[in-house]
Amino acid sequence: MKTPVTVLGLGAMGTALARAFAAAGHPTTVWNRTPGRSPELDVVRATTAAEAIAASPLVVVCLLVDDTVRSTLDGIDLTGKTVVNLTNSTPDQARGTAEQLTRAGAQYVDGGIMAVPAMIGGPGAFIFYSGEPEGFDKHSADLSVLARPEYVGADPGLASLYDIALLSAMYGMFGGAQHALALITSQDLAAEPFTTRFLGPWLTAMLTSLPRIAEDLDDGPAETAGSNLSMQAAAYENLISTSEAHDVDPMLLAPMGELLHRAVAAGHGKADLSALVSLLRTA
Ligand code: FVH
Repeated sequence: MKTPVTVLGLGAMGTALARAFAAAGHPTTVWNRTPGRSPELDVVRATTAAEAIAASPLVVVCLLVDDTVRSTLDGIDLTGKTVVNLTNSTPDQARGTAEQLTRAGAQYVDGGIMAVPAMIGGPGAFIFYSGEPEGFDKHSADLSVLARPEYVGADPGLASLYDIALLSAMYGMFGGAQHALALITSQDLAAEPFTTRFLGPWLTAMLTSLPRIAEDLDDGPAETAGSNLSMQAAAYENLISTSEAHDVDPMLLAPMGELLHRAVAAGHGKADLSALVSLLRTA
């Protein structure tokens, strides 16, 4: 028989997780604060979180925020349970929750889901895990029905750090794309053909330079024969002035311009974008 699984939380993501476990043949028990959510699921419904937890050795938690996880699980005996918490949290929150739930008897594994609900159970989705190695090893095959598991270390805060790093990159990318679309639509040009023909392919082409930037970062900043920061800082002024001339708020672009100028002032004018990373770190 497949491992019985409990899912706490039937929001958009919890529902997708419970559906994937049930579809893969895992006896699946669910609990949600508000009863009656996701009636289409073919699962067992518990009336309390404690009753749901008692049903399975593997407990997957996917609630809105960290506080909610701690209060929901507070006072429940977790002896013999592996608790996998896929609720978005900071690294410090994950470590605090790990401490609380380990005291209650659980083997604690934290997770960061790199997918939207529709991607769960399909190709392309992956989930970072960190925390108790034994708990993860015991259930990695069970968890693989959700998405490709990526275990990143015993520190329970690491999955969250990786998750937040990737989300930070995603918001930077979408922020840039939204600014580009504001410029285009400010001139009554259509967003869709611009995006399909130019914006997507341009971002994809630029992504190919990421490994080189990372290598420079690991090896120490080097002078570049290509796009040096002095050139980029000068050209960046045109990004800001064009935004202003087209009544587009440069609020998302301006901080990058300031950073480029700081880098040049600090003597990194001949370096490439990898030199900006150290300026962002405050310690
Ligand atoms: N949906 C997404 O695209 C992202 C993908 C990456 C991971 N995130 C994180 O997953 C967590 C859950 O997100 P969600 O999309 O399922 O969120 P909602 O649909 O809003 O459901 C929230 C669930 O949390 C329950 N809940 C809220 N407050 C409490 C509480 N005080 N006590 C107990 N449960 C609570 C809520 O229950 P109810 O409102 O139906 O009673 C839902 O089950 C989240 O960390 C994302 O950042 C999703």
